[in-house]
Amino acid sequence: MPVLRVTPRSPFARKCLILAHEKGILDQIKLQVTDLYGKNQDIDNDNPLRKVPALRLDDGITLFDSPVICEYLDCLDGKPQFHPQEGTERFHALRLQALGDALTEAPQSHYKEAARPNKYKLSEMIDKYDAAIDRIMGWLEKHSELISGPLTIGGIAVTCGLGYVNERRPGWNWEKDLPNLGAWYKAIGERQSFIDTTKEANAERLGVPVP
Ligand SMILES: N[C@@H](CCC(=O)N[C@@H](CS)C(=O)NCC(=O)O)C(=O)O
Repeated sequence: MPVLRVTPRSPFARKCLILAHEKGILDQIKLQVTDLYGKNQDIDNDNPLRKVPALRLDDGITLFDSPVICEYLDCLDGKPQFHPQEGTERFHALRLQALGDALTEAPQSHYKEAARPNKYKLSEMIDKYDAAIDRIMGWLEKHSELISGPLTIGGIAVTCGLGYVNERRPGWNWEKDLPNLGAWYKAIGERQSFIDTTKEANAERLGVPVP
């Protein structure tokens, strides 16, 4: 059985979990909770990027990073549903995935910069990451026709990005200013794959405290 290295909070691991859930193959993957910063770090054995997610296959080969793992999982049953296989549809989905991943990275980078000691912290960098969040979400609002329609890996990545923005910028009521994106996100939030992969649900599944 393939082993997916995760943390309960990781939005990139969540992409893989949502996709596997949507395809009904979540029970065919073993989840291994991973210590990224503590004493029991062994992620390097599976992923030289020292990041989750990583997927260890039965033959010992590991796959990373999340776009590669998601495409692998989607192709497992020979019926990729979330990665259009050709034409403009494929590149629209992949581009949206790139955007969703960047929307996840920006609050992550903001958080890391803000956590540095005051003498090293650069407010210009914090502003830059905030501006990236605003710019990406503004673009998605303007091009909301690209996220409507059947869910693709692009939509899944955007979902994980928005979820992570909400976690890192609590109380920001962006849905009022970005109504198209807000309505889309609200509908996605009702899918079982989304509900079952929150950090709380993941912590329960993994038997670890909620981070
Ligand atoms: N591009 C990677 C990003 C993965 C990533 O940033 N994972 C985070 C957790 S959400 C991580 O492992 N961070 C550890 C670190 O940066 O030290 C992917 O798509 O899988």
